[in-house]
Amino acid sequence: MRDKILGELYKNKENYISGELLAADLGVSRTAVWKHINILKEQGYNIETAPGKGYRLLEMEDKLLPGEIENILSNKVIGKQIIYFDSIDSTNGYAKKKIDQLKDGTVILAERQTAGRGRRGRGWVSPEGTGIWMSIVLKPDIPPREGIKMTQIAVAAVCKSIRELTKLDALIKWPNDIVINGKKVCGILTEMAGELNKINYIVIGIGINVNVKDFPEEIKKHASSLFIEGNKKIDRKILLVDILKKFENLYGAYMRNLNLNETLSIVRNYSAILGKNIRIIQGKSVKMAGAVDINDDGLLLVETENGSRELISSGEISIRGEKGYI
Ligand code: BT5
Repeated sequence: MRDKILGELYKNKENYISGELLAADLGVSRTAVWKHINILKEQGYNIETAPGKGYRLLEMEDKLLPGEIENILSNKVIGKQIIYFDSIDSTNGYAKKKIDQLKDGTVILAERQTAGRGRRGRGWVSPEGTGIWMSIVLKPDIPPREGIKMTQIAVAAVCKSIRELTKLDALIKWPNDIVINGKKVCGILTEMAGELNKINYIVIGIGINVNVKDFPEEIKKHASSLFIEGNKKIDRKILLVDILKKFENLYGAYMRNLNLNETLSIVRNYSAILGKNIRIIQGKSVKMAGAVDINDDGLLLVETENGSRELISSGEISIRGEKGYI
């Protein structure tokens, strides 16, 4: 019912619609309408009430309000349930803490993170209202070794959405980064838990610098945002909904027969590293190699300096350019 009321307010955006008319159209009492309107206001909708005129929905702050997203998202699994925070330490942290209560496909969103996390205990800068900081919870019945493919599905969905909506030349730096003009605009942190042959859960943390205008000194050289690269503010809601739709499609295609083809064609097509000379850091080991292909399992095939070929399943990659490795 609340969605329907919201729908009507949207149709009449900026104009008044009387409580009486809303109640009659939707077949409920005026008190019920009033109660739902109050809840919508609590959720952050900017609804004005004027005696004798009714209700009207006014332009809202740029927030990723779950009600609005659910309204335009028609997914069956991903984002069916959205949990939203103005501020939280880390959406991945929250997902892991509450994992037993969260359904497959739940999305956790925050306007800002106070302790956003990268890989290996690193941090993720997540300023208020300018990025998409979210976690997608998955509970698929697949063997643990398949988990690595989820990062590829996420990175493919995000990269394709950014390319389509902004026309920017976003590329995937395997395994978990998206770069534009060599600078990182998105990072992904996949965390999972399971037993020998069964995954209990996967939490895919996605951080996208959408309208971030400035970065702290220590990451300025390597970080950028869609706003900085395209010189244009992006509607976070539209980008978010598109990503969740693409994610659902790619994930669905994969789950039907455990075949990653659709995702792979995106990650190969828009790879920032295939055909390039790269440096791979894995813990204390550093290797120089040529990036040859991404195999059907989403692993990176490289050719090392002595001509031998190797499959890489994780690591930090930098690309050799004119000015050394970036
Ligand atoms: C990542 O780690 O790239 C994974 C980032 C995942 C963030 C999301 S946001 C929602 C969810 N909840 C979380 O708590 N996390 C996830 P990694 O490859 O380790 O890169 C981290 C490094 O990138 C840092 O050490 C910095 O050098 C740099 N960095 C930090 N914040 C950045 C930003 N906003 N943009 C670009 N680079 C950043």
